[in-house]
Amino acid sequence: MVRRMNREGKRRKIRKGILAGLLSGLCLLLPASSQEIKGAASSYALIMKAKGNPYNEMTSEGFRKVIEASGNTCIIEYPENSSAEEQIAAVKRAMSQNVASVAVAANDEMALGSILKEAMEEGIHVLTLDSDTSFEDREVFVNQASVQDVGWALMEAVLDISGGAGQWAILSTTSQATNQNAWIDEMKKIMQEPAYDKLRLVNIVYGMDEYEESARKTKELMEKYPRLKVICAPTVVGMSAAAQVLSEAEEPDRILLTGLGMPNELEPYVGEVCPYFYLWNPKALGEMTAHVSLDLVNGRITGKAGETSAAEGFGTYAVTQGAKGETQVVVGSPIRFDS
Ligand code: RAM
Repeated sequence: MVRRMNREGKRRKIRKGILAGLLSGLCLLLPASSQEIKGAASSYALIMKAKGNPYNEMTSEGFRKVIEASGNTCIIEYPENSSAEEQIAAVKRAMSQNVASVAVAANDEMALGSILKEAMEEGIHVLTLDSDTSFEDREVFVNQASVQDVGWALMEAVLDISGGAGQWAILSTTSQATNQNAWIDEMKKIMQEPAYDKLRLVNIVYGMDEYEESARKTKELMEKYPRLKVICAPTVVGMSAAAQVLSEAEEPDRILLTGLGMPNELEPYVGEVCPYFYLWNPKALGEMTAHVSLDLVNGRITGKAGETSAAEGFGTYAVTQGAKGETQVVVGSPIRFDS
């Protein structure tokens, strides 16, 4: 069965190769902006982490805008929950719909590996956004902001908001989320520096990127650590749940909050339980993911460090190498939101 699929995959790859060759010949005759519009329309898939997350919806909006403007169609999937299983099923559906590329915000660094490799063997271009997989399981990662910048921004905020000393905790999403773990590892690394000597990270809890569970975990932290000073939530769902719970507490300013949140959701809490927080532009993340998908499919990049291409609204972007050797396109930097 597997062998038959692989053989069919290779045939598809050859057919796609011939078609791509003919199209690239044609592309040479056309100005860059009309290349995608005049070519045969293809489908571009985007698989987000889970439904019910406004961040995911904004990212998808950006993706859809660029893909549709290029004359192509897109398939956007939101799994019911932040699990790898549902994302694997979504990749399989995309493969059966003959998509040109699949972009995944990975819920698990390793678990998606074999299905993504299978998709690439079939000639489908594979990339990640927001949260990466293992490097060999995709061609490139579209990263909202460098891991170092995010880790640094969050750690500085914890130091500042705590007054330089005391207990703090992290409210994350799932224990397998690559982006969350990369930011947490970076914060732990920064914390080794003498300036952070008086801070104590007492716990890391996981709210599953679900509102109710994140609220429950926040309450647990409040009860378990009466001397807790700061909660840092690098998740938009965790941030809004924690902000609500902390603002309803008997002493609302006992524990302060920072992290990565949506400005529209956190507006009522800024300057109160949440002195300030960070994010980037989720829509730009989706737009750039669409540009990178189109560039991979049209052969303008292959995902190797050093390559460059032009994306409308972004100028020239570059594929670079991250700290762990991952190839990535970094979209921007964390933006600080305060009152
Ligand atoms: C969450 C998701 C996403 C993360 C943002 C900041 O809702 O986990 O992956 O990048 O927040």
